[in-house]
Amino acid sequence: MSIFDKIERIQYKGPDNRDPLAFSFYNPEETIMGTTMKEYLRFAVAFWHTFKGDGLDMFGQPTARRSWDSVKDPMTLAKLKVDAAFEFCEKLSIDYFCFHDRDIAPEGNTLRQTNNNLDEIVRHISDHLKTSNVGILWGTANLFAHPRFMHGAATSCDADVYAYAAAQVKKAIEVTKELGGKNYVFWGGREGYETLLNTNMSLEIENLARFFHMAVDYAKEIGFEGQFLIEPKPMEPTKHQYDFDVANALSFLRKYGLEEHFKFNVEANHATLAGHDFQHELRFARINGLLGSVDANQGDLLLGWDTDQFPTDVYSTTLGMYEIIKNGGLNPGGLNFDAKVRRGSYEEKDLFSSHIAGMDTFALGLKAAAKLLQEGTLEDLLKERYRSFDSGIGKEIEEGRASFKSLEEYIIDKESPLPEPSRQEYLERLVNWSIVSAGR
Ligand code: XUL
Ligand code: CO
Repeated sequence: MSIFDKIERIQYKGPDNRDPLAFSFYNPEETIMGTTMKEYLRFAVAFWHTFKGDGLDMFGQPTARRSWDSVKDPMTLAKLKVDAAFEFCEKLSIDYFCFHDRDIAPEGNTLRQTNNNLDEIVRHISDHLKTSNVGILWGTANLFAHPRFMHGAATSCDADVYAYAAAQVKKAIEVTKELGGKNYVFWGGREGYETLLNTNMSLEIENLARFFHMAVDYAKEIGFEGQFLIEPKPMEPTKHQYDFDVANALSFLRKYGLEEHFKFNVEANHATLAGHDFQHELRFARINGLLGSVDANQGDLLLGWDTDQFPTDVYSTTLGMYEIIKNGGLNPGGLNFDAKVRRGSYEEKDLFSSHIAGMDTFALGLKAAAKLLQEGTLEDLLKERYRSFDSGIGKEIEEGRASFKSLEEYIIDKESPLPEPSRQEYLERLVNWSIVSAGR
C-alpha cells in the first residue's frame, strides 16, 4: 500500500535540472574526495516536523493537507505515519529518520500505558526495519510538551517530575537501542529558566549533571553503544537554556566529568540564535573532537526565532561542509533535517520538494567545500598567516618554552610589529568561486 502514491522515487537529473521533484546535485553514489556523497551527508528526516507538523502557528489554524487526515484512532494513525516515514525515506533515498518518543506513539494515562503504546509502535517499526534499508539516526525523549514539564524536566523544581523524566529517558534509550539507533540526543527544551527570582540555578545545573550520569550508567548497563549527543540552544522555549552553545555546554561537561561520554549535535538555527554562525559552532565542536551530528536547517536572521527552515543557503552549507569534511565526516552522526515546510507549503508534494531542496543545497555545499580544499588557496593562506609560529620566537611560544620575561627581552628593542593584511574580501571571493565552480 502506498501513501504518497502520486510521487515516484526521486531521481538525480544533473545541475541543469529544474524539476522540483528531482535532484540537481545530490547524486548518492558520486564520490567526493574519496567518499560517496551518501556517506558524507548521511541525511535523516525529522519525524516530528514531517509526519506530525500540521502548519499550526501561534496566530492560525493548521494548513497541511495529508492523506492520513481522516484517520482518527491514535494507534492506527501512529502506525500509518510509520509506514509513511519508511515510504518517504525510501522515495527520497534518505537512509535514516530521527524521532522523539512522543512523536511515534500517543501518551496513555500512566507512564506504563504510554510505554505499552510505544512498544506496540516500536514493534511496527521493527517489522519495517527487517525489509528496509532505512534506519534510525537517533532517538530522543520529548521532555518539553506536556504540562508536567512546565518548569523543566531534569532541572525541574519538582522531584517527582525529575523521576518521571528519568523513567522516560530510560525507556527512550531502551527503544533507541532496540531499533538500532546510531545516536541518542539530549536537547534541553525546558532545561533553563524564565526568571532567576524563583530559580535555584546551582541545584538545577547539578541535577542536570546527575541526570546525565544516570543516563551514561544506564546505557552502559544495557549495552547501548550509540553516541550520546547534546544539542545546545540558547533560549526558546525558555528565556535561558543551560546548554546555551557548544562552548558553554562543553565547560559543563568538563566540570561534571561527562566529556568522554558526549558529543554535540549542532543545529544551524540554534547557532544563529546564540549569536554565532553555523560554521562557528561546527568549528568549536570539531577542534575539541566533539562534532557528532548536525540538525540541518536555517533560521531567518531578521525574525530572530527558531524558524526551522529548510536549508537553502549554499554559502552556509559550503562552510558547514568544509568543517564536516575536515572532521572526517559525521559517522555515526548525520545531517538531520530538523526543518519544517512553511505554513503556505501545505501539500504532500511540498514535503518532498523541501527535502530535495535541503539535500541539494548540502550536496552543492559538499562539492563546493571539496573544491575549496582541493584547490588549496584557503588552506595555504591560513598556513602562511601563522607562519611566524613555525620558527624562532613563535615556535618557542607554541612549544610552551616562552615566558613574559623572555618575550620582553626578545621584543623590547625591536620596531613595533605590523601583522600582514587579512585579505578577507579575497577569501570570501574564493568561497563564491568554489560555489560557482561546483555548480557547473
Ligand atoms: C528544538 C529542536 C528539537 C531537537 C530534538 O529546537 O531542535 O527538535 O532537535 O528534541
Ligand atoms: Co534540533
